[in-house]
Amino acid sequence: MAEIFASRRVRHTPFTQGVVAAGVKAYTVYNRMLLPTTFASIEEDYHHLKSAVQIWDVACERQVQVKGPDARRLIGLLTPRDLSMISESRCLYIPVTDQNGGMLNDPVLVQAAADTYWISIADSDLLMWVKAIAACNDFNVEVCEPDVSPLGIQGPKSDDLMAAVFGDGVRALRPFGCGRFDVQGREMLIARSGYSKQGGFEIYLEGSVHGMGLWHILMEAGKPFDVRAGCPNLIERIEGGLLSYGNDMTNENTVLECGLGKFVSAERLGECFGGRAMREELEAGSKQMIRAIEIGGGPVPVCDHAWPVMAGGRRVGQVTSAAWSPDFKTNVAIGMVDSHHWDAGTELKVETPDQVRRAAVVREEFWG
Ligand code: THG
Repeated sequence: MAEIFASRRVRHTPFTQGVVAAGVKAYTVYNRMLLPTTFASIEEDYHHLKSAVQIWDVACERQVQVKGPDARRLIGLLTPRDLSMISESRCLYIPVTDQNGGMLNDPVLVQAAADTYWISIADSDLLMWVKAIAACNDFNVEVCEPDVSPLGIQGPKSDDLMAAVFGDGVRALRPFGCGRFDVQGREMLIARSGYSKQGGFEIYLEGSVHGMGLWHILMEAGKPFDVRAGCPNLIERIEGGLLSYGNDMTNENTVLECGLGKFVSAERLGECFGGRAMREELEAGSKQMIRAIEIGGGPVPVCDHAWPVMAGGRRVGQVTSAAWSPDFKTNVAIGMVDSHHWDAGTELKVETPDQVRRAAVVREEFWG
């Protein structure tokens, strides 16, 4: 493939200079911003992520900032998740639903200050939805995209690297815990979170001009831990069952179909967009749901469109993410499967571009 030509629309990030110096091989575009996808190779990056520590330019996880006296009220409309746990020391993964219960985004919600929230978005234009809700309700809030860029530190040695830079205090953070920590006299919001199952942190860099300074500090401190530039890894995130908005789900899918029912609080359905639709689906049962699927044969080609899932000659679903897993020695995949075929062990066929392959619903949980 040819190169991506950056511009004001396809935005570079505060860390792009470091990513380029580290030898990035491929990017995707996410929230109209560059997101690296490959450094050495997807498989080499995978092994390194699972054994050492990587620094990820995930600035494309843009923030929708909601600030003001009505901020909490507005955010309550966006999601069916119980928000009582959100605080300045705890962030939350929240499905964001429209009036039909359809997924609009699946961000991480961060409380940056008493009256300020950051919605750390996946790849869809959530800013406009939030601005419209603010405008239509005459809420006393300001909605904008601030100059805040997450940097991921992921991998089993991420605690050691983070402690070397920010002090041992970071080790005490619980999953989704957050706090403010100092580096060279500058305070940064840090959370124990991120788009891998290998453990790690996210630093919310405030002020793009400080990006490369932070990058160099981490790269230098990480030398004893074999630090490398990395990025969300296709294989590892499928093993871990981390969903990719736009790939594994779209606005056509409900939050329940996405297997995110544990983030739907029955008590909140009267207060959020799509509550009635969700209640109806809970009563009637979902028609289809996300499943972990194992696909037979050798390594599958790149999954860049939905692959039909068949049973008894009928289409009963689709695979939307798939990759060969070196650790599990099978093709791991994420797909949406009809209710009659979603039980663990159900035999399926998947029409991959090169051949029709045997496949099976693996289990309710994913691999990693
Ligand atoms: N971090 C931040 N922003 C993000 C992402 C992130 N924005 C875009 C994208 N990732 C949003 N999607 C996800 C998907 C999954 C998770 C986080 C963001 C996630 N899920 C955990 C899991 O499935 O095991 C835990 C969910 C929970 O139990 O609360 O972490 O990565 N800042």
